[in-house]
Amino acid sequence: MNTLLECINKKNNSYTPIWFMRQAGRYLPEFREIRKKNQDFIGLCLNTELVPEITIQPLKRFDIDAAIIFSDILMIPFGLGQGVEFQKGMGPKLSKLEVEKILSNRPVDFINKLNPVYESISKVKKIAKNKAVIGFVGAPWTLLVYMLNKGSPKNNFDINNIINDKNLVEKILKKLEDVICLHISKQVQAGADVIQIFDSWAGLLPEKELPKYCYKPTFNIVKEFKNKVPIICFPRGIKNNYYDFCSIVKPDCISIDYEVDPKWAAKNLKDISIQGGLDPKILLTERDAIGKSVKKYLDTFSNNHYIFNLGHGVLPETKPETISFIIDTIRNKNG
Ligand code: 1CP
Repeated sequence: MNTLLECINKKNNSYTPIWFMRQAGRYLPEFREIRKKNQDFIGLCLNTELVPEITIQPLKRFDIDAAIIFSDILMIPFGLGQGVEFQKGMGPKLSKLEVEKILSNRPVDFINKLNPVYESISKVKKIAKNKAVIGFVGAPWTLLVYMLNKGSPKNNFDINNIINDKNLVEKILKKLEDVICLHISKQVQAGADVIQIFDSWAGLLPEKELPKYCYKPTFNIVKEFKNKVPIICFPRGIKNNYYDFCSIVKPDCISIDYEVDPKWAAKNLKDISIQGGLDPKILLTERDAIGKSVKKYLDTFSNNHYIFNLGHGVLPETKPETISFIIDTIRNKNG
C-alpha cells in the first residue's frame, strides 16, 4: 500500500504524505518550456507523450508522494461538445451552451474524445510505480458555473443568472453527475489510485443553497465510488460549513482551503483524514515565515491523519526552491 492511501485509510499517522495542488504547471520552467511550444491547451491535455512527461516533472524535482495527472476540470465540458479555449492571460472561454446537444451526448462519444487522458494515466501509472496516481474531476456545481457563465466567475458573476432557470439547472446537474461518474470510472480503470473532486467555486453559493448545489450532487458521486476508490473533496470557500459537508457527503478525505482555521478543523473534522490548508501566498514570503507556517499545520494536525498540501494551487510566481524547502522542513531535514 502506498503512503497516500495509508493516510487516507487512516492506517498510519507517523508519516506525513506530501503533494501540491497544481504541482505541475506554470511555476516550473520545464513546464513553461513545453507550454510555449504548445499554444493549444486542450490539445496539450490530449497529448499522450507530453501529459505523462509534464505529470512526472514535479516528481523528478521533489520528494513527493503523489502524481496528479496533468489535465483540466474543463475537459468535461469539452468532452460534452462545448467549445473550450484558453487565451493567454484571459482564462478559459467557453462557447455557447447548446443544452440539447449536451443532454443527448452519448457516453461512447465522450469516452472517445477523452480517451487520450486515460491512456496518459496508464502511462503515468507505469512510470510512477511506487507513488499514488491522482485523477480528478470538477464538482457538478463548479462545472455548471463555467458552462453557464462561459468563463471564469472570478470577475463577472451573478448567481441569479446561473440558477434562475431551475428546470434547466436540474437537467444539466444530473447530466454532469453521470458524466463525472463516467470520467472517474475511466480514470480508475486506467490506473488512478485516488480521485480528487474540485469544487473550486462552492464558496459562491449562499449558505442556504449549499445542500442543493454542492452537498447533494457531490454526495451522489461519492456514494457511487464508496469502497471502490478513495475520494478527496475540496469544497473551496464554504467556511465552517466544512463540518456539514463532511457529515453529509462523507468523502474519504477532506481538503481544506486557506480560509479554514486549522485548529477548528483538527477539532471538528473528526474521523476523516484531512489535507492541505496552507495559504499559497505564504510561499511568496520569507523562508522564516514559510517554515513557521508549515510547522503550524504539522503541529496542529499531529493527532489527525494529515496529508500536507496547500489551501489552493501553487501560484505561478512561486520559486521551485520554496517547494523543496517546504518538503525538507516536513521531512525534518532543517532541524
Ligand atoms: O499555461 C497555462 O496558461 C495553463 C494554466 C493551467 C494549468 C497548468 C490551466 C488552465 N490548467 C492547468 C492544469 C490543471 N488544472 C491541473 C493540473 C494538475 C496539477 O495540479 O498539477 C489541475 C488539477 C487543474 C484543475 C482546475 N482547472 C481547477 C481546479 C483547481 C483550482 O485551481 O481551483 C480549475 C478551477 C480549473 C480551471 C482552469 N484551468 C486553467 C485555469 C487558468 C483555470 C482557472 C480559471 C479561473 O480563474 O477561473
